[in-house]
Amino acid sequence: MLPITEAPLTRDGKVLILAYDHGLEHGPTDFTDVPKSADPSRTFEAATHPAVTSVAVQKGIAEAYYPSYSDAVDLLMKLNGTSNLWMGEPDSAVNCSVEYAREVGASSVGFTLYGGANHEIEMAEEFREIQENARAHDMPVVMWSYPRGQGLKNDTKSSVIAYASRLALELGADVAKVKYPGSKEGMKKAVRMAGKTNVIMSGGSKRSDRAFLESVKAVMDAGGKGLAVGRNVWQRENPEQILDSLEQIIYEGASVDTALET
Ligand code: FBP
Repeated sequence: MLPITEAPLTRDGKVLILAYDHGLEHGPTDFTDVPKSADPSRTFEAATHPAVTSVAVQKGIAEAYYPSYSDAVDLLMKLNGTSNLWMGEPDSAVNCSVEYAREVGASSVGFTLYGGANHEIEMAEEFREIQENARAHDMPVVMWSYPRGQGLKNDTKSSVIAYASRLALELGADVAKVKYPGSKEGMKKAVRMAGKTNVIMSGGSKRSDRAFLESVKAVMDAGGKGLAVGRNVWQRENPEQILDSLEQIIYEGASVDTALET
């Protein structure tokens, strides 16, 4: 396990990844409400906010936009992904190698693993190669640990999220990115099951400022290290404002009320 207090990807041992792989994962529909959010430069601009520790994108976006921001933003390269056009059992195509991610300037890598899906075995084998290559280059590995598939009816149940974070520990991820299990208690269990692997919350679909910040606060109080968030930042007209609030909660331990006053 890499000590993420020292590695890239963190500020004071905490993590705030700005995720922007949705154009692949969900398609243009995610950009409908705020049309300017389709421009990757806008998210890279937001990622220069001091609260953001890394921006997570796919290879094509990294190649085209990261060179203009490499002095101001830390890059996490997402190494696999699937479009929403895919109608099969959950799976995710590996589209970038660790070596190439390094060449483009990434300091860490991300990989989605759908535990419980029919393709879990292949995905775990792909993860093995990526994890070992990343170790060889001292690059932290973030697992998007999302159990899903035919057999899983509720993928945010506390027991499922605890399994998701344990899976990340067992397979050697430094950070487990999991869905919010709906309560602080559920998150505590996920953190306990993850052992030395750091647990962060996946932002989810856009909610009110208060509802979103309350879930972030619960994650921090449960021993989580932060979050990887996309829509709850760049689907807002003013991403900087919510990042100011997140900075207070994640790094300064502020209450939701205090953070909302900023
Ligand atoms: P959000 O904060 O917008 O939920 O982004 C986190 C993320 O993991 C993205 O990296 C990814 O594109 C998306 O959620 C996948 O969500 P799902 O597979 O649940 O639709």
